[in-house]
Amino acid sequence: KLLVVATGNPGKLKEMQAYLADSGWELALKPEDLDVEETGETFAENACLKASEVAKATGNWAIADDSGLKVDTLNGAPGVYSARYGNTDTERIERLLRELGDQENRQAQFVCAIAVANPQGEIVIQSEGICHGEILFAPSGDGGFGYDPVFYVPDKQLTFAQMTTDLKKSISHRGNALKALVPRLKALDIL
Ligand code: ITT
Repeated sequence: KLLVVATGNPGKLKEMQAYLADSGWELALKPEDLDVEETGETFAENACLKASEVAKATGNWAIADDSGLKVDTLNGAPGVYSARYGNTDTERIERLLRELGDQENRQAQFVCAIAVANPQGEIVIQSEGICHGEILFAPSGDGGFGYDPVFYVPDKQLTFAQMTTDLKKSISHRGNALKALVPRLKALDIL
């Protein structure tokens, strides 16, 4: 039971590996040169595209994550373009803070869509998770990846970047998507 994790993002990979460790599947990395163009308009569409293409190209089961940050006063931007908002995490955060300016309403949510495809490229499981928070005026904390230093969770009074990996895992969009998905992955009878 080999499952290829279809991501090129090391931060995501680390988190996905932690969630999937006791799923009963042996995890494999996607070939580095295998890149799937994200032409979808939704997180779910892009997750399905990535899982399906990587499954077909490798001849194995594959799991993909498409995720991003939706900011209320930016009408949901950067959304599915979160990765394309800049070339580095620093650039992406700078652009986000620039576009928000001194806007008082900083409500945002992280969204994560996960899809699992069989070796034929057919999608057999889909799941989605969200996490509500607020965008800070300046980064704080150095854990995690991506927009974590500016994503503040009022309930915990911490940014994602200030949380332990276990705390982020228990409340994040990715955690919520995988919480629902892992039991279904365990239950898949492929033999
Ligand atoms: P793959 O498609 O190869 O998986 P990617 O980084 O291109 O990697 P996405 O297209 O799904 O992935 O883009 C996700 C973007 O949203 C990326 O810029 C991340 O930094 C950001 N993001 C997603 N989850 C995040 C999290 O838990 N913390 C911080 N930023 C996150």
